[in-house]
Amino acid sequence: MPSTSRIEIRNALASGAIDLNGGNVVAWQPRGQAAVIWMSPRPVFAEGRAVHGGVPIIFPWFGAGRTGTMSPSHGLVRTLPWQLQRQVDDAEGTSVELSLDALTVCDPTWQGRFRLTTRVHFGDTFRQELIVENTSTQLLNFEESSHAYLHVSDVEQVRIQGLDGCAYDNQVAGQPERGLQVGDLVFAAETDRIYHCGGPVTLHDVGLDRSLVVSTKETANLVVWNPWARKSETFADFETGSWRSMVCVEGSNVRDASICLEPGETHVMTFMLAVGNSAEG
Ligand code: TA6
Repeated sequence: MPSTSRIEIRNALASGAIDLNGGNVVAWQPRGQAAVIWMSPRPVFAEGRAVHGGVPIIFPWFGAGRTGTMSPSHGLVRTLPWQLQRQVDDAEGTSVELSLDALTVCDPTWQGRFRLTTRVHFGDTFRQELIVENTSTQLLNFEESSHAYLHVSDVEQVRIQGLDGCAYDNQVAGQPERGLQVGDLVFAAETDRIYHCGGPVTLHDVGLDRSLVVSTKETANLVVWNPWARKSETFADFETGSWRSMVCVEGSNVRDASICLEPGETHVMTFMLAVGNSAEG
């Protein structure tokens, strides 16, 4: 179903799109390259609905939050309507700024008042900033993530370099809760890990003959996720085999790395992508 709130981007270096619903970057494709951002084949773009795909903004809690009881999954803002503040074209590409003005959440499980801004740059490289301002008189404690869905040729044919020696929390049920990465990360089963490092990492994709560098600023965690066949069957917006063509690499501050802001303080998290021409890149 097409979105009625979509901003389409086309410049000399790339094309892309943002859905104002959730401020989700639903596409980025540098000129001459296959799509970099992945979108599920049957998304429903509507206020209040989350999609699997794009770069959803996760805030103020990740998954079910630090208590494991928070709802909805992945926070409040990925299904809210964001406002377009400005769109500027220059020689480097197109920059778009969206905001969610002074939202107050007063729930028994989470309380806070904040202003969120996202600045997204679409050029031959990609950049998403999430700017969080504490507009309350209380401490603001939150988790956040740029939950990027990346398009790959076949998840079983890619490897992620740059995590060697990094500790991780394992979110796959029935597996040890903690681990230490040895060598490159390859995929042979459901994978759902919160790494205790912020990159950079390089995703080598032989099938697309390219490498993708994922880098961040002000992030303590990279989350890496692929649901594999069985779990993806529970997602209404996936089709059989869709899971093969995606992997999430998410710049994040979650769990013990959640952020605390004093009243009036601001935090900026940055997530960046750059494509190299060879799989060895
Ligand atoms: O970032 C990984 C993760 O938290 C997984 O545990 C998985 O559930 C995924 O995000 C998608 O979550 P969603 O609420 O969009 O189905």
